[in-house]
Amino acid sequence: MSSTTRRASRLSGAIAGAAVAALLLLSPTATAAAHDALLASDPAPDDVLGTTPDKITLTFSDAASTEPGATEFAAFDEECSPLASGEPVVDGNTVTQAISGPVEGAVLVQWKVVSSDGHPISDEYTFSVGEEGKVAAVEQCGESLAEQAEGSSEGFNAVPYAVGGALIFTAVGVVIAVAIVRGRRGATKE
Ligand SMILES: [Cu+2]
Repeated sequence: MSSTTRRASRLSGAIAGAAVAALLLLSPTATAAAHDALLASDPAPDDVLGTTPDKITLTFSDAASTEPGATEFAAFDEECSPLASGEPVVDGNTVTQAISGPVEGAVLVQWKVVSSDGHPISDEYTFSVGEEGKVAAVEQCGESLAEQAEGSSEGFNAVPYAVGGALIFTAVGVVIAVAIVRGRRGATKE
């Protein structure tokens, strides 16, 4: 086995190790299996509608919490203007948000509910009115919302994702660095 091959096998071992480390870091979210699931969205992701809908309805696999503040709902047009009108209404396993229109182009929908097991779940998607909108522009609204949520634990879970991502990158970086240092040491011995 040449030193290069050995180093390569060390590196692939390190990457596998980093993947395991990443999974371990993510294990708190592995309980997601117990969360309620989003069964349907109306409008659905990537729908292109002829007219602005007057509401957005999400259907979950179980009843969402009706505790004050448990449910958050936001909708933005391509200029990042908020479209949600009034508070989201939780009725059993459906959550409905009235929206103000008319709107042209992409609409970004962001939601958070507390699922029946007591854990918050959240996601986002886009649909369009008229013609397919500039989704990239709308995604920037999502970033600005995530920034707003940074100071708040009641945000759309953007912060845990960011922290988890940073931890994974750090873990992968450390493991690869260690592998490279070990590889160099091995090479100088030979
Ligand atoms: Cu859960």
